[in-house]
Amino acid sequence: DSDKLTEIVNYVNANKEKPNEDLFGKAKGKNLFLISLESTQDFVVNREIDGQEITPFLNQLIKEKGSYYFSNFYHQTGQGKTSDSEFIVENSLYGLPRGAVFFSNPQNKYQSLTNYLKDEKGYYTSVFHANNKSFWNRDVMYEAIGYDRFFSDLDYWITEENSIGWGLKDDHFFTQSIPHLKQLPQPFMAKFITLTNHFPFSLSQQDEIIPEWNSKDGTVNRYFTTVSYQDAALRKFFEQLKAAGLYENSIFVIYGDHYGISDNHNTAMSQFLNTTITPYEYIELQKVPLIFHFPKSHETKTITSVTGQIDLKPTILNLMGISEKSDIQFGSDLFSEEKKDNVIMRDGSVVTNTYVATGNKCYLKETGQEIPSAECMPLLLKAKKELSYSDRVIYGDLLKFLPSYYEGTDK
Ligand code: GP9
Ligand code: MN
Repeated sequence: DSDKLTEIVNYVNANKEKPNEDLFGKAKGKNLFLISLESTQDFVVNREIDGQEITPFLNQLIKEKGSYYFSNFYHQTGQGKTSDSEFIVENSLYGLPRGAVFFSNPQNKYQSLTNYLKDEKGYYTSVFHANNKSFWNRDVMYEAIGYDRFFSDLDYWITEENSIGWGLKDDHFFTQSIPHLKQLPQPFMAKFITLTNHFPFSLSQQDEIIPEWNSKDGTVNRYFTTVSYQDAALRKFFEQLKAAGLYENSIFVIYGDHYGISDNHNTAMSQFLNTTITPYEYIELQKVPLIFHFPKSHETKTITSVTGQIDLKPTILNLMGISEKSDIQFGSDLFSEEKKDNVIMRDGSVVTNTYVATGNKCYLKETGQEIPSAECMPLLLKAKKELSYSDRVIYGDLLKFLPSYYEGTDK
């Protein structure tokens, strides 16, 4: 096991980027809200449909003081969809090449963000999601991630009137979460996973803020209605948090979990974006929103450099004033001054500030111009290696050997 570890630890250490020192502990002792927006892609942000903003709340939040918006932030999920995004964000490891790690490896040892917050800072850790506990094997995997409390469908009043599609409507989900939140010991970590903006994007007409779009593709047409419904639910949640006195002493990390519109819908998407969906455009559509919001802070910033979900754990650890122990993380602090632009997707595609590499094609990131594939080869090879290291960590449950490895007893 130590042989397996040496190669991986060396790789991770050689690629390490120093976290931002000025931001170390900036959010120390504050409540942490992680808000995972179901199927929310970045192309809806700051975009209008027939003269109406699709996400007016997110657009406004991005402009507020204390907000950092990452406009080239990519999801890195595979077949495990929401559960993969949870896994990546918690562990700074990749999901698996097939299936969901939530199902295949829930008994492993994980040095999750949640476990760090609990063990090092005494946080109370919770997750809110109004679905059946066992969906995605969450009830089992959440033990390993370390949540103190999972508020699931059993903790919500769910009726026919307040449900649609997959379950409780986001507006009711957030509203009913407030009393639960008020009872949590502070400081807490609270992760929210929304549901209404899930395929097939059903919404009753009375809940529509913007009307369905008018292409021949019903899925794409409805997507805008559920995205904007979710946006309005989030706006109300912020108001309720302010009224409950839970806003000022908290920080917020809001992100999209994965794409909502698959490549089956390229025709309607190319109509909407007014461009052909080439492999390059398809990768660009894998951007999801990411907003860090620090109440009472004064700076407002949009960060255009390429980043991914794998970077969230190290970023939050640094903000919370937690230094990384012996750990294997494939991401790095988003605010690091040394931050490299290199996002690896689960299918092996790579995006940097200069290139988009996917399949055997290579493009210039800025223009989408195709260039000889050889230029992207080093990126693709590095990605393949990194993904296989991450897979080995998971398949071999290698994190459990780390402590003794570092103590030298297993070297
Ligand atoms: C289900 C929700 C949706 O609880 O998280 O899962 P998804 O299909 O998006 O992975
Ligand atoms: Mn999802």
